[in-house]
Amino acid sequence: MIDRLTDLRAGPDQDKDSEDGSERGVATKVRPKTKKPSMWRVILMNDDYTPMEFVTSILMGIFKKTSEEATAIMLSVHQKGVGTCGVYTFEVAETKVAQVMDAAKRGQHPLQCTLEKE
Ligand code: TYC
Repeated sequence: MIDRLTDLRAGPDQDKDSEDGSERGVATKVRPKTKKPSMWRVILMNDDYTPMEFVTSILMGIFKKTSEEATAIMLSVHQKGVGTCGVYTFEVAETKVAQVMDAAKRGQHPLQCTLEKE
């Protein structure tokens, strides 16, 4: 779909070609219609067994949080049961969830992580 930008022409017939084929008037720009991608929240769940240090290392390594941010998110999840690691486009969010689940599996921790549409 093509969408014409605000028409900047001064008046009627300004963009019409002359009989001799020459062109007059102000060119109007066209832009392809784009859509904002829907965003997805990556959620971390609390459990009784995953070590706190493992969770903070996940938040730093996969979600690029600082040590302070990672500790705050981890403690919030620990206290409230769930928490947000970040909000991303679908492919990025899906990849991060897979990375968390893979790391948890490798470390033999029951840590759970899911996606939620914003
Ligand atoms: N509750 C865990 C403990 O006490 C720590 C923990 C925090 C686990 C956050 C998972 O998403 C989590 N060791």
